[in-house]
Amino acid sequence: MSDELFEQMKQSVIDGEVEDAERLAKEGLDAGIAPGEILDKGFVKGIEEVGDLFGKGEFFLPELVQGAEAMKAAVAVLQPALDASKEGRKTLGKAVAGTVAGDIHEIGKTIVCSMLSAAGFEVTDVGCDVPVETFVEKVKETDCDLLLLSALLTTTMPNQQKTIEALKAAGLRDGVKVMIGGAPTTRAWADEIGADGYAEDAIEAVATAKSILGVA
Ligand code: B12
Repeated sequence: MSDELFEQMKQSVIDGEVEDAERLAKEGLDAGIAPGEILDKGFVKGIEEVGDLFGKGEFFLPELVQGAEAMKAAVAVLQPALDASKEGRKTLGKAVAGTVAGDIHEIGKTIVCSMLSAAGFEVTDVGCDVPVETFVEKVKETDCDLLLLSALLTTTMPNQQKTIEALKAAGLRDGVKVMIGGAPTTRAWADEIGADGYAEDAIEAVATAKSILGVA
C-alpha cells in the first residue's frame, strides 16, 4: 500500500504535477507515514530521477523546473509535520544554513534544514544564492554552533571555501563548526577546504551534525 503511494509521489515529481504532489503528501500524512519517510522514499526519489533524465539529455530545463516546483510543493505540505515532530524537546544547537553565492539550488538544502529542525536543532535558513558576507553576518548575529553550506554546481563549490576563509578573517571560525554538502561535493573536498563535516544526504547530515557538536 505505502509502496504504491511512494511510487505515485515519485511519479508526481517526474511529471511535474504540483497539485498531485500536494495531494499525495497530504495522503501520506493522513496514512500516518512519518514526514521524513515520505520525503526519502517518495518525493526525493522523483527529483533524483528528474536529475538523471536531465543528465542523460532526455529532460530539458522546463521539465527540471516543473519537477522542482512539484518537489517544493510537497516539502511545503510536509513542513508543519516535520516541525511538530520536534515540539517540546530541548534544542540540540543553533544552525545557520544556505546555498552559496551563484547557486539557486535550494531543495536539498531545504530538506537538510527540515530534517535538522525535526531532529531538534534551531535552524535559520538563509536561502539560496547567499553572498559570503551574509553568511559571516548571520554567524555573528545568531551566535550559531553550526554553519551548513550547500553547493550543487561545480562552479559554485569554491564559494564554500571562500566562506570558510571569510569566517577565519572575521575571527569567527573557532566558534562555529562548518558542514558542507551538495551533490558534486565530496568528503575529500570538505577536508581540502577545512570543513568540519560532510554528509551525502539529509539523514547523514543529522547524524554528522550531532556527532561534530557532541550531542549525539
Ligand atoms: C532541481 C534542479 C534544478 C532546479 C533547482 C530548483 C530549486 N529551487 O532548487 C533549477 C531548474 C532551477 C536548476 C537550475 C540549474 N541547474 Co540544476 N539541477 C537540479 C537537479 C535535477 C536536482 C537537484 C535537487 O534538488 N536534487 C534533490 C535534492 C534532494 O538532492 P541534493 O540537492 O543533492 O541534496 C541532498 C544532498 O546533496 C545533501 N545536501 C545538499 N546540500 C547540503 C548541504 C549540507 C551542509 C549537507 C551536509 C548536505 C547537503 O542532502 C540533500 C538531501 O538528501 C540536479 C541534478 C542532480 N542529480 O543533482 C541538477 C543540476 C545540479 N543542475 C545543473 C545545472 C547545470 C543547472 C543550470 C546551470 C542549468 C542551466 N543551464 O541553466 C541551472 C543553474 C542555476 C543556478 N545558478 O544555480 C547540473 C550541475 C552540473 C555541474 N556539474 O555543476 C545538475 C547536476 C544537472 C546535470 N545532470 O547536469 N536546477
